[in-house]
Amino acid sequence: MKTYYRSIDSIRCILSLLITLILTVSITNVSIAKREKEYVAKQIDNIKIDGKLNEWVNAEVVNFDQLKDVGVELPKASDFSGNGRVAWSANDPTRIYFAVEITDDKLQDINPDNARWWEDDSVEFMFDFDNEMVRAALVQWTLGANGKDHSAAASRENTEWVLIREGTKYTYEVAIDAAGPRGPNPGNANAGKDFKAKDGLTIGLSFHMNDCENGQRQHQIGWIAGQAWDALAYGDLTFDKESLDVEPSGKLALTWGAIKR
Ligand SMILES: [Ca+2]
Ligand SMILES: [Ca+2]
Ligand SMILES: [Ca+2]
Ligand SMILES: [Ca+2]
Repeated sequence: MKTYYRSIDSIRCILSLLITLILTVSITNVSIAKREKEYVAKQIDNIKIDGKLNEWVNAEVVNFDQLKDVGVELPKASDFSGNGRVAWSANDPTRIYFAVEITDDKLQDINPDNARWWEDDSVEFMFDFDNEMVRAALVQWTLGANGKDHSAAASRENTEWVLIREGTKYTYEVAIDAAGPRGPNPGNANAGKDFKAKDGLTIGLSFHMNDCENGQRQHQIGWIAGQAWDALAYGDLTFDKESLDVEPSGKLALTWGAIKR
């Protein structure tokens, strides 16, 4: 009888170990990276990359007010100010959408496409797709404020974007395709090639502006403080299934269920 109970006990013990193991595996399968800041990106279906941000009105806006590689103090708002938004769609899972609004008093564009891009006014989108948190995992897309230059991993094939300039105001609307062919200076060329956004997934993100004037880069400034290539100075970008879709009037689209309530 004792042997019988003992074997029941060991079966229980094995079962509970198995359950713990299954739970651990399923929890670690969901990305749970916890960097200091988090942006929860929601869905925009039917995005139109046209530089008009009407489909973005319900997205969280984060200011570019953290110094990165260059700059000793924050610039005056008229010299530089900026903000960004991020979204995605489950129907288009290899792409990440961005809206970035910049105010910059002087446009510097002194280098050709894909050369010393950090010394021309430009916005950089940098990713740690696999949460490896090391430099060798980071990938950079850079888009010139001239509305033309693709640099680093950015290419015409992997980036759909429109930049609208009205005086000192620049509006970027961008869709970055992690799976598309990388540009001529791709850095860690294979990182993120299998990326697919899905509800609950977290990756690392830094996005920021190279603000240049008088032949040099005066500030690098964005959402997260710390060096652009320091993988620990990134924020969590988490994809959430909630929809940001708006009706043409600009109101949130309501379902009949929500209206009845
Ligand atoms: Ca648009
Ligand atoms: Ca400036
Ligand atoms: Ca240039
Ligand atoms: Ca500038």
